[in-house]
Amino acid sequence: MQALRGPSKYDDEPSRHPSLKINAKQPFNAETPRTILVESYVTPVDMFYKRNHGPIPVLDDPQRYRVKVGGLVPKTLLISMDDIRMLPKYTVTAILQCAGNRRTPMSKTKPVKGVGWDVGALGNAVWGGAKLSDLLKLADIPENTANTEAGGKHVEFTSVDVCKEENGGPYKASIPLLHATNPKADVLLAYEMNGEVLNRDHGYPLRVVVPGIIGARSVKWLDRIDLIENECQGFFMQKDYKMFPPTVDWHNINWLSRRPLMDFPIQCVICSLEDVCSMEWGKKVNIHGYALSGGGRGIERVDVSVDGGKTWIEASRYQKRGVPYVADSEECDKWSWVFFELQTEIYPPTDIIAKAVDSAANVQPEKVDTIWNLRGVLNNSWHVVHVNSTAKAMRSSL
Ligand SMILES: Nc1nc2c(c(=O)[nH]1)N[C@H]1C(S)=C(S)[C@@H](COP(=O)(O)O)O[C@H]1N2
Ligand SMILES: [Mo]
Repeated sequence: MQALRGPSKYDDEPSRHPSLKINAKQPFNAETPRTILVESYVTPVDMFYKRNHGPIPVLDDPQRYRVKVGGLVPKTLLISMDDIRMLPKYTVTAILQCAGNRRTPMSKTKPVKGVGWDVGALGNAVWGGAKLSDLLKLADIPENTANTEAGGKHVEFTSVDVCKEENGGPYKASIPLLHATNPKADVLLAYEMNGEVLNRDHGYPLRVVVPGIIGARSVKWLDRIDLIENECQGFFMQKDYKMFPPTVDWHNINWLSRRPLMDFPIQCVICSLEDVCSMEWGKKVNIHGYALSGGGRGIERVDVSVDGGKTWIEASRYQKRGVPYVADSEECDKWSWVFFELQTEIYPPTDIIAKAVDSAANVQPEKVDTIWNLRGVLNNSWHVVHVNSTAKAMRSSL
């Protein structure tokens, strides 16, 4: 069978919601405005951020669509959508978050290379599909396998899209085999998003969803799954999506010195306010935002300060309104975000700050400059909102 290939031009792009904030047109990259993020626990598909590295493939003949499972597998497979649907179906509520979320604020310290993103390069969706661990069983790889007899240690996902970073080749990424074959890791081959057929922007007909790990590993428009010895050598694993210390810049970078990013770190963002705003003295405001951590770790606490960090108040947390949230309990969605909320009076000029703690006691760094990196990834510094006095407030304080 001939390898499937996506288009190399942008003349057959799907239509998109006009409220998305477009950061790049070709390839199409757009994020959810911050106030919309906290309107619903499950992000509507049309408002979900879209992150692409090439034109959107057209795979409009699901009857002919096949995924090849090969490489260092005991048994190779050619899988149709019907075969995928025959496997037990799971629905997993999980966040996808781009490692570049909050890149634009990081670039204010010092320029970084990459598409600019504010705080909306993430979303929470109910993904429906088969577990990768079940599919790999069909290839004679049992659950919780670290390596196959032939030496396979990583599972590589290859797409059909055309990316300039890959010199016109497809997007690809890999995860360790042990992660892929762990049924508890919930790695999905998803064909549904929020109960609907996955749409083209999000990977129709089939994508990978790796919960708790940066979005870059959740490959869309899947073409092949290969067992390989070393991690994927593609651009997005080796020359991108790695984190370097602030001392490394383009003149002294050694890409080989770092491993590809996987889990995303503890993160929280205030969504109900812009980063700079004006308020009247003593105004009561709702401080409402999201918190999340990687690797399935829950949110232990969200601290909010309305006096620039002198004192802190613990915000309330919830996933479903009215249901108390307990980090890492059976009742919570372990791969999803947690909303936090606090109503309090604000006395400008001041800074409102939010910072979260996850269930492994990981905390966010205070200053963005201490984690600045040349690609602008994983900005999880304290989220600060600067509040100025309104003209009215200024007058009354004279
Ligand atoms: N085939 C393919 N898969 C891909 C990408 C891509 O460009 N091509 N982008 C990745 C990145 S960097 C992210 S953050 C997520 C975004 O998924 P979404 O567009 O469904 O939100 O998809 C990942 N999977
Ligand atoms: Mo991403």
